Amino acid sequence: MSEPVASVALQETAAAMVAGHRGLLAMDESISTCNKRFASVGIAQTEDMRRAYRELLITTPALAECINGVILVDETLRQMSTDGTPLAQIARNAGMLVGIKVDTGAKALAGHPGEHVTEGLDGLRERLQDYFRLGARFAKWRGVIAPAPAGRWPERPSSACIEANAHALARYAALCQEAGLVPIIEPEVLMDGDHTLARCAEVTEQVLHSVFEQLVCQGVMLEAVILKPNMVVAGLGCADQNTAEEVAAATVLCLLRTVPGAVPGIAFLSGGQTAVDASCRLNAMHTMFGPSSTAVPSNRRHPLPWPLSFSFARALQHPALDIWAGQHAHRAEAQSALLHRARCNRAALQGLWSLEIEAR
Ligand code: 5MM
Repeated sequence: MSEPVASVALQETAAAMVAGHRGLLAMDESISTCNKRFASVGIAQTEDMRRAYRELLITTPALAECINGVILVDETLRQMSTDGTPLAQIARNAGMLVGIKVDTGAKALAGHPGEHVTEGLDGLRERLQDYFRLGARFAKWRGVIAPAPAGRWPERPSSACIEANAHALARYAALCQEAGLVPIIEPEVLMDGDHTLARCAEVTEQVLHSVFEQLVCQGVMLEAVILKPNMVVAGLGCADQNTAEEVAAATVLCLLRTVPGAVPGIAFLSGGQTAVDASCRLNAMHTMFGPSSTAVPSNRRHPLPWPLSFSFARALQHPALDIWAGQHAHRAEAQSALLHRARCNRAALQGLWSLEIEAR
């Protein structure tokens, strides 16, 4: 029996999002986050500056060599470039898919101080239909999980927080597929804190188990989702930091234990890592576990069932934002910085990244 046309289209979109050793550019900062980033480099926090910045990113020459799709926010999806072309149209004309962040943010979880649950399900069905009409073909929802070291009281994350976020992600995903959009499932275990890499691995594994259980429970087609997880890393405040190889090994093991092979792709968030660390760790995953790896003994090597890619925001954008600083005259240089980061990450997806490439 042949598959319904809608399922085939969703699967094709999902495959296209991670194809060709390319990744996604997350430029879906909410207005408040974007303003915060602008404030940190002295840029005026206005709608027109956000529009100008997003236009700069989307019109970067040759970006589509490395980027399959861009994740926008509602404001950007409705904005026009200086010459009156919709920004989303510019992305599509350049060969990039358009995605849209549809959650309305992480809100305090009642009864669990310090923990959050992401909201945005009310009215989502109608919003998704509108986004599809505006040309979006995938969507994104981020759940936020804050880990504390094992043994600290109260236990963080709580099972209430993990389950509430996993449930919301699954309901969002089912609505996306119904509307013809591929859902990016982003359960982020934060890097803030002093937890170890082992603790991050434990929590990430717990979170991903819960997410996939909920996806199955809500009848989500796993062949048409993209997972956007954190890499398994020690908290930024942990005295014991790890090598790129240790991060790569822990991350891949965690994913092998939790993510079904039916999932067409995994695209990491950068989460506050430096741009170079994010590329270096992504590269290590490919040199250690990619098809031509010799680092892992053949009897212990798992062929990865899904492509590993990137869906970075800060690790792609930050050098460009710093250079641009709101100055039209810095536009071309900022675009070169963005393209450079995109190329470094594309090299990482082939295990070809090096400090030499980084320095070019
Ligand atoms: C974790 O944040 C996502 C990936 O960005 P990084 O690579 O910088 O970690 C990012 O897409 C995030 O979800 C958006 O910037 C939206 O964030 P807010 O908090 O503004 O909704």
